[in-house]
Amino acid sequence: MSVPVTGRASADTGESAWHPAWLPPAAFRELGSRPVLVHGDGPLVDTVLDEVSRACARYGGRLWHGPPWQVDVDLVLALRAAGPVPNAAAEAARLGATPAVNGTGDGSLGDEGYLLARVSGVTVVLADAPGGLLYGMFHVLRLGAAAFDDDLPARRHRPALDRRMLDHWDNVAVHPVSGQVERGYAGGSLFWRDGAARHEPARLRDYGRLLAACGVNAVCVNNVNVHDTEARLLTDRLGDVAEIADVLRPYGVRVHLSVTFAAPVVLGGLPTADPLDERVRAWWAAATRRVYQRIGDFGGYLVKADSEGRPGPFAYGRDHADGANLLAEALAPHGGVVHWRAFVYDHHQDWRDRSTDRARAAHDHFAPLDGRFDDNVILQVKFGPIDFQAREPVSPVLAAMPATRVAVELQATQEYTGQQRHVCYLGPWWSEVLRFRLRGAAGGTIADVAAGRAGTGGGLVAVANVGDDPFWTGHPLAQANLYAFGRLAWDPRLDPGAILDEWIDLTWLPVTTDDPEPVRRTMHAIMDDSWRTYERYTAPLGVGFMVRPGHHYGPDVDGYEYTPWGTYHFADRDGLGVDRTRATGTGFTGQYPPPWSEVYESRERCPDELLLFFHHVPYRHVLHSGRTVIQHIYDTHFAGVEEVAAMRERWRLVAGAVDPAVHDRVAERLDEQFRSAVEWRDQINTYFFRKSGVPDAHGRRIH
Ligand code: GCV
Repeated sequence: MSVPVTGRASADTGESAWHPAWLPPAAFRELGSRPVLVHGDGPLVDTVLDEVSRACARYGGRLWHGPPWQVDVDLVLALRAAGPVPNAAAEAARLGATPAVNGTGDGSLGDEGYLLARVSGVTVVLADAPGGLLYGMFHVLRLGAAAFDDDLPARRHRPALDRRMLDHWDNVAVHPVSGQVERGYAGGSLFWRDGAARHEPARLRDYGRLLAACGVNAVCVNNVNVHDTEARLLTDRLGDVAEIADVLRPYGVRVHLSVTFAAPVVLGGLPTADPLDERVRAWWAAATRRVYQRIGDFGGYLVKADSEGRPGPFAYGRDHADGANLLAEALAPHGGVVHWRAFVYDHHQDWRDRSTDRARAAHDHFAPLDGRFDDNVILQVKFGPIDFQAREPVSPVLAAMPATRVAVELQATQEYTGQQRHVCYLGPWWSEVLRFRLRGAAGGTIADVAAGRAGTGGGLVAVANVGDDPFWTGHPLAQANLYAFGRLAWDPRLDPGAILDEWIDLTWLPVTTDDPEPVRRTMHAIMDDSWRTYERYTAPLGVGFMVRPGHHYGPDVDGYEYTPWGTYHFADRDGLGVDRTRATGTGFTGQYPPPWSEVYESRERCPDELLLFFHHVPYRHVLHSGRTVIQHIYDTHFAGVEEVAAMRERWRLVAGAVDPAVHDRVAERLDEQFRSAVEWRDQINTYFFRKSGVPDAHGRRIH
């Protein structure tokens, strides 16, 4: 039967109030202009059918779903178990009779994997589960015309990480300090507005498509800081969560919920939330049962406990294994998991006390607990020991928990990387983190930790950077971070530069010419190194946190220096940096396994970019680069501003070649980035010139 076409006005007509991001209608041109066979049934197959039928309606192709069918289709998307397909080449592939297909290992595809080939003029996507078909279809879109050119050798594609999740720091009620979205730079929340659910399924559905198209399969719908209104999402406001789950489910995205550890008290009226109290356990079991009655495929809970004022097990003299296992026990009968955050530190530190070190906190708390967490606890660890800075070492906790499922947490929302007013493509930074080997060359990577053994790992999580902004991310180019997160979570070995090009090609089709090359080249040149540019004009050599307190935008070298937050640079007239050595400092280097415990301990061996994170050094200390620390500060800050100026020039050159609304938005943000970079340069250079008294070797103007 050929399937009747159903359309959704928003994405089909391009008339929606929001940008299509990486799924503009034109991305479907190649697929939609051909005869296509979709073979199989199930809810996610329905999604594939819907996508293909709308594409065919737009571009003149034809969709077949079951017999009688056309034999000469160009594309077959089939569940292997759905039975024979008409096209001989596709059928041979389905039966594994194609030699190339036979060469693809054990052949198992799992719930999300697929096999993609082009044999004898037909492109074939085979999967064992509907999710695989959906991801396979998006792969065909990424390939564009190349999906239908020459033969493609059969390749099995399975995600390296089973869990690929976005955490929204969205509040239901507008919080007096953090607003609708904590650390949100993309307008309001997609889910909530002014204390209530938005009930806007069209936008949410498009969000689900975007997520599936880059590989994300889970979202947590509310902020880890759970306030009064948000606490009730677990109970009387559960219907709102169920509604979101219903909209995202067709794109293979499961919903999770942040809960407060104090829920038995604030919602249940119990006198305690003690994890070992029977009444508390019974309360969580009953509340969780009700969640699963409403949302059968609910993912689980996310908890921030004993952190920045949130309640937690410490109040009852219990540890974090007791706390996490309490929720794990409630979720286990339903197949749910608890993501338990390791972001636990003292935010009432005495800045005078140089022995207390915030960087040590997560390891101090959690390393002794390895082996005590239930199987469905995932310890969610920020990638670095402090807090999502533009440069930090990788957290030693990631090497300390071999008997625990661990998720690595990244921050797509650009709290410390320009707040979506600055271009800062984070793919290269995340890739560096994921490829890092905590035990040296012979050991596994951070991605391996997230993958766990045989897929049991906690996966990769990012704090989301989207909102109700028409471009989804405030800065249109920040979409690339969301896209890159999904793609790296699917395959951490992907090259971030190639991901960037993929995103550009899928998203920014030129408006006045058929030649995509100038726009592609310009965007690539602006974005590819933009994280390093950002690093150059902000806090130097890994020292971090020279931002304005509270909102964290713009420079303020001493903004946090005499505060309780544990984020100091210790600059004086002789030098700067934090001594975290075992020999003379806080001993943080001892939390790393070799070789890094030795490399970071040594001033001589420590990589330049992390020197000030680990050592307090004189301004005239000579880096591996051959420059002194102070000259490095001056040089990088001048260079960073020049690079932003060049970005701005490049963007001017593509005026007219991209949608004017996009061009204006990016141009306006680049102006602000330039202004801000100049401010950073001048404050940092002036501060260190005045502290050190060392002039710039090149005699440039410092104030
Ligand atoms: C959601 C930092 C941010 C907070 C955030 C916290 C966290 O401290 O500034 O806004 O709270 O990290 O990750 O829990």
